[in-house]
Amino acid sequence: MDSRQRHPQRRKRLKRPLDSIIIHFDYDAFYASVIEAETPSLRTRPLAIQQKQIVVTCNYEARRRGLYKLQLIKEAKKLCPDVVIVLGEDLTQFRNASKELYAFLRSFSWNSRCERLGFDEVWMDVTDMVNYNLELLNPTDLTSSFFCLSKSDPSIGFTFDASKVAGQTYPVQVDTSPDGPSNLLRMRLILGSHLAHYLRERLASEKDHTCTAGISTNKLLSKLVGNVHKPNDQTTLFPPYNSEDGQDNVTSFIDSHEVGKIPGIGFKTALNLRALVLQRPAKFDQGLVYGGTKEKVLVGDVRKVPDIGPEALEQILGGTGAPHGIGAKVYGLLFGIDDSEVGQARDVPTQISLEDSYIRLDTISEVKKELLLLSKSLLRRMHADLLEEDEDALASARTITDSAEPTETPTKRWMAFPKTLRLTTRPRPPKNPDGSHNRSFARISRSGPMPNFVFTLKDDVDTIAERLVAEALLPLFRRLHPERSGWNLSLVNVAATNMVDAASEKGGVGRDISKMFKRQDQVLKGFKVTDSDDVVPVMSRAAYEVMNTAVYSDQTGVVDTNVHDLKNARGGSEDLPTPSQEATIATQDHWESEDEEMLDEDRYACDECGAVMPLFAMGAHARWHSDS
Ligand code: DGT
Ligand code: MG
Repeated sequence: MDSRQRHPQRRKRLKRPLDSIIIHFDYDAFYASVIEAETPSLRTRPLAIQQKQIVVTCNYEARRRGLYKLQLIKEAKKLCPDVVIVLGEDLTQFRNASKELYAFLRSFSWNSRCERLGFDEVWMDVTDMVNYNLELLNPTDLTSSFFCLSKSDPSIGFTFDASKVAGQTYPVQVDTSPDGPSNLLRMRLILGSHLAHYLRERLASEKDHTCTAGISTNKLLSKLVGNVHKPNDQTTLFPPYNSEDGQDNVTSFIDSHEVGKIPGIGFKTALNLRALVLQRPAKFDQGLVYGGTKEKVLVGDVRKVPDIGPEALEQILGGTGAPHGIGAKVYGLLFGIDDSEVGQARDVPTQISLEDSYIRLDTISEVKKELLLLSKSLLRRMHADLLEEDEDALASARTITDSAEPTETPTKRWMAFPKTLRLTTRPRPPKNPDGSHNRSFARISRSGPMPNFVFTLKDDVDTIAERLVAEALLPLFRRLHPERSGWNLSLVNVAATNMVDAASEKGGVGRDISKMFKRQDQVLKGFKVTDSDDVVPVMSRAAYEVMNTAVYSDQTGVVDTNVHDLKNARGGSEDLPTPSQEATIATQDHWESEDEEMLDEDRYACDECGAVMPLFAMGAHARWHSDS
C-alpha cells in the first residue's frame, strides 16, 4: 500500500474560494484613542485607560515605554511614573464612538455587509465595490485610476495608482506586474487595498481615529493579516492563494500561527490539537494558572499529522455540546478557509444582554437588589439602542403646539421590540468533601414573554425596573431556583432577546404600539416559561460561532456597585481588585453569540477564590493573589 492510500486526507488540499474581498479594521488603542480625540494634548504622552486595577489599553506612546494591555496599574506606574491614567469604567463614550465610526464606515458600503465585533473591529465585504471598479480600470493606464464610490454619481470617488498595492503586503516581496499569475485576484486585492487606505484616511481626518486594516478573501485571513503591521497601517495578503504543493502565500502565512491564535479555534480545541501533535498535553506557561502554553504548536504542525482530515478531527473534537461539523470547520480553518459571511449591517442589536459576576450571591434580598440594578441598566440600554426620534409625532406635536396647549405626545418610538425576557444564572457548585471546589461554567436560564409595560415611555426607568423585577424576573428566578436558600450564584444575566424590527412588522404595525402588543399577545399565546433546564456543557463548543454570529451585547460595566462580595465587602470599589471585579472587567462589553454560553469556553475559575475570568486575565489575577 503506498502512503497516498494510507493517508488519503494528508494529500488532499482544500481549494480556497477567492470570490470575496474583505477588509478588516481594528482601531488602534481604541479607548485611549477616544480619550485622545477629546484631549489631543494627550497624544504625545503615555496614556493608560484604567478599569478597576488593570490597564485595559494604553496608547502607543505608553507601549513604547513598555506598558501593555491588561497590565496591573501598579506595574504600569512603576515602569512609567509619568503615565497619564484615565478611568474608563463608564463605557458610554467608547460605545458612542464605536457606533459613530461604524456608521461612518458603513455609509460607504454598497451591500451593507458591514459587521462589528466588539467595540473596535469592523469587517466590510467590499466584493461588489471592487468588482465594479475592476471593470472601470484602464489596463493601459493603471497609474491614474479612479475608484468610484457611488454607482449613481461617477464623480464621487478618489484617484489612485492601480499598478501598486496600497500599504504593506504579506509576503513583503510581491510581484505586482499585471501579467503575472493570479492576475485577477491580485488586481481585486489591489483595489481592496486602495479602498481600505482611503477609508482609513477618512477615518483619521474626519473622525480622529487611526486604525489597522487587513485585506484578503475572507474574515479569518483579513483579521489575521491585519495584525502583521500595527498600528496605523494595513497589510494585504497577496496571491497566490492556491497551489498544488503548498507553495502559496496563504499556506505559509497561516502555517506560522500558533493554533490557539486562530479565531474560531477555541481554548479547548487548541488544547486538543496541541495534544494531537505532541501526543501528550502541552505544558503550561509558568505564572499562568490555566491556559497559556509554552509549547507552541503551529497550524502547519497540525496539518502534517498523519491521517488528519475533517472526519478524524470530528472524532477528536466532536462530542457532547460540540457544534455539528466542528471537524470540517476546524480542518478548513487550518487551511485559512472560512466561509462565514460578513454580517448584514443592522440598526438594532439582535439582543441586549447585561450581566455581572459575584463572589457570593446567596440570599433572595441580595438577588432582588442585583436584579434591580441589572434591570435598570437593561432598560437604559433598550432606550438608547432601540428608540428613535418619531418624526411624525414630532411634526404633529409641533402643529398642536403652534395652535393649542403644549402636548405630551412622546417623540420617540421603538425601532424594535424584544419579545423575550431571559434570566440566566450560574450557580456555584457545592464544595467537595475535601473542601475543594469543582470548576463550573454551567449557566441555567429561563425565558418568558417580555411584559408590555417595559415599552411605555410615560413612566421612568426606575419605576419600570421595579415592576420588571417583581412581575417578571423574580418569578423566573423562582423557576430557576425553587429552593429558598442553599444556592450561591457566581453570575446573573438579564437579557432582552428575540428582537423584532418594528419596520419589518407587516403593514408598519410596529409604528403603532397598541397593535403591536395585540399581535405580540397572539404570537406569545401558549408561550410560557420554559421548564427544561438548558444546562450548557462547558468547554465544549467552538468559540468560532462567536465570530460567526456576533450580535451586539453589553454587560454591566456601568453598574455603580463594583464590590460584589455582598457579604464581605472589603472597602471601596477602587481600592482593591476583588477577583469578581477582574471578572467584571474581563467579561464586559464584548460581542457575543446568541448562544452566549459558548464564551465560557474561554472563561476559567481561579482555584483559590473561585472568581471567573477569561484566560488572559488569569496571569494578572494570579499575581494579585501572590501580592496580597
Ligand atoms: P490595539 O488594537 O492593539 O491597537 O489596541 P486596542 O486598545 O484597540 O485593543 P483591542 O483591539 O484588543 O481592544 C479594543 C478595546 O477594547 C480596547 O481599547 C479596550 C477594550 N478591551 C480590550 N480587551 C479588553 C478586556 O480584556 N477587558 C476590557 N474591559 N476591555 C478590553
Ligand atoms: Mg484595536
